[in-house]
Amino acid sequence: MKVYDKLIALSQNRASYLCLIDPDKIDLEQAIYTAKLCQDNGADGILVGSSLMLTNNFEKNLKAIKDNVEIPVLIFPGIFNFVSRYADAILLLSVVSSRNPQMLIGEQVRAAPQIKEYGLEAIGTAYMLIDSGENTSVNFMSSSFPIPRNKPDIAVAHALAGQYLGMKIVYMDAGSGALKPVKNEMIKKIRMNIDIPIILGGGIRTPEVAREKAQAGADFIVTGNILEEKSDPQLIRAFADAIHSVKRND
Ligand code: 1GP
Repeated sequence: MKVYDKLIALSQNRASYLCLIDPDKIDLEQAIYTAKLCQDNGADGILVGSSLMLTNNFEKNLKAIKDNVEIPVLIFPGIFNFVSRYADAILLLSVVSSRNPQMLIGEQVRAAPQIKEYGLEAIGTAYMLIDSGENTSVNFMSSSFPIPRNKPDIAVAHALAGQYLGMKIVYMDAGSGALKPVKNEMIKKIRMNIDIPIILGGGIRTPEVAREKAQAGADFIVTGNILEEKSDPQLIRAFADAIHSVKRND
């Protein structure tokens, strides 16, 4: 079964939880430990990525993670050589909120032949940066303006464009470590207007906020930073339980 189909099947019953591991900030042992911790405490999948790599640990850590967990491991690309055979799939992002051609299509063209060579499943993703009250790494690194946080209509138009272009998932990101996560009102409005799943991340620091965002309509909630600060099994379990408590089709 394709990873995308697995994710769709999961999200039809309840909201799902994805843990983001930044391979730049950890060694091999920590990568394996964190990935197992996420799996054992209810995560539905693992994203591996960073906006920038200062070390050469990406592929090494990715392989170690994939070898040690059974839940899907997906590459969450940044601006570095991010394609690898050691993943179950790649979220092939086009930064639809950007007007920088390199982020819209340039990086994807660079990556495509290698994705084909590896037979890697590519999940076309409409990636939208949403303003979080301060500049984030991803805004700076992608030379992009985020969508204003109080303009849900602009966000809806971008998400719809992604869907009509054939992209399979919308990723709404306030950016790693964002001061303020994406507003519920914006999530609700996008949910009402598109049919494809929504991944939501950036600045989610408590299980309560994660639940709120899932209730607003996000199908997948991502946490990254908070797990780097506290790799606490109880906290991961609390995130998973809060997110999983949001059922679909009720
Ligand atoms: C960042 O959406 C992810 O791209 C996760 O954000 O690190 O703030 O949880 P955090």
